[in-house]
Amino acid sequence: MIKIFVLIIGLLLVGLIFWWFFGKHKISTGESKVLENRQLATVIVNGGYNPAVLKLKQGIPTRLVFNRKDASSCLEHVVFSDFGIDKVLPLNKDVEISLDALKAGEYNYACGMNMFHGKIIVK
Ligand SMILES: [Cu+2]
Repeated sequence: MIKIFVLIIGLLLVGLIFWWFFGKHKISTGESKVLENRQLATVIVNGGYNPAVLKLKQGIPTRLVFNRKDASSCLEHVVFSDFGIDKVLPLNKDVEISLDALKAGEYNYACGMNMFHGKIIVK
């Protein structure tokens, strides 16, 4: 009886590992809200960035708001190397990042240790 139990647990673990490495993890995407020639978007930081891919409009001033819900110090900084921005994100506080009118393209950002990644797509 114990053997069957152990076998089932083992199979479940193998299944979980397969799912983790080979399963299709959905990447969250989001868009900015455009109001009168400005746009606003919020990114929630919790075990990564949500939305992980953010779509913005080109050529209008942008306000990004980051709110960190994750206590891990790993996500304490958010770094936009393309713009030379490195911001500290206090827990549960809105941190605003203002960006000038962006050019079309893809911009990556990451945590301070470059472990978690997010992306902005400007069109
Ligand atoms: Cu990190």
